[in-house]
Amino acid sequence: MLYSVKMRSAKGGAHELGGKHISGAERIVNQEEIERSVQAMIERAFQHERGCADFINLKIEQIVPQNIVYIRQLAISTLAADTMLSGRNAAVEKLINSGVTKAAALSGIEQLAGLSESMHGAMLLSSTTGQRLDAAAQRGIRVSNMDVADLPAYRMVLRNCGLLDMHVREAVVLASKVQSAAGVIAELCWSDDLTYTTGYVANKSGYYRIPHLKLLNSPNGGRAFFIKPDTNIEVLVSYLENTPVLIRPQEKVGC
Ligand code: WAQ
Ligand code: MG
Ligand code: MG
Ligand code: MG
Repeated sequence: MLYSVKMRSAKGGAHELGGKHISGAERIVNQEEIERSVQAMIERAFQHERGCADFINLKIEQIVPQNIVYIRQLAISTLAADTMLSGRNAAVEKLINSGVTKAAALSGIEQLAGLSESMHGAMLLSSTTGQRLDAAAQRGIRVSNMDVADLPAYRMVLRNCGLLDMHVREAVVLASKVQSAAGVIAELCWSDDLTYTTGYVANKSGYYRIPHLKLLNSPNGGRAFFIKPDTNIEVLVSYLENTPVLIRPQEKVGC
């Protein structure tokens, strides 16, 4: 039996009482792996660079096996960019290659860069106009219920690429689930973690890392999913939030 294990932590009290979000994590694991993953999550909440949590919420839930969807991991590659400006130009170009209009791509960059406070989830943007299509405001759409099907194999894929950072590990899983959704064309992301400046664009054919999508020590970060304007938003959001997805690691990747 597989279990979903989720953690969210905050400082200054619980999120719902106004505490500042520190970190979140989730895994889908076998029963015997639950304790170890919970331990790692708690450590992370106490040692995050955003601060030391004083509130931690843990949820452990059995998953109905028939509900699990298996998908392929996106292949990883890295685009060249040595400044934020060239990084953002590379992102726009990759978004346009993915089928996003130039106006929508530029608008996506502008909307992420304009966030004065981190959102909880992602914005859904029209791939033609760049207009916001979800009604989730500052909360955004939170992708959840995903993990890798084979963690040791996935670790090996990342290690072979010299990618050992937790950010990459989680982002490739999230991006793979997002691109497996009908209606999604591309994703643009950079972290809100102060020192993590590498972001990415993902589309149906890959995960493209882009060094320098923001400046060092900037708390700005976010995610935008570009979707076809005729997409059924309710169906899409339900898939992203609720459908348990396990990602099969891809051995043959660039990086
Ligand atoms: N679902 C939707 N949006 C999310 C989620 C989620 N589960 N988690 C985070 N976000 C949004 C939210 O607005 C955050 O403020 C923003 O994304 C950034 O989240 O290959 O670590 O967890 O080296 O800070 C990219 C790795 C790492 C690039 C991105 O994002 C690479 C990262 P963070
Ligand atoms: Mg985080
Ligand atoms: Mg994260
Ligand atoms: Mg973060």
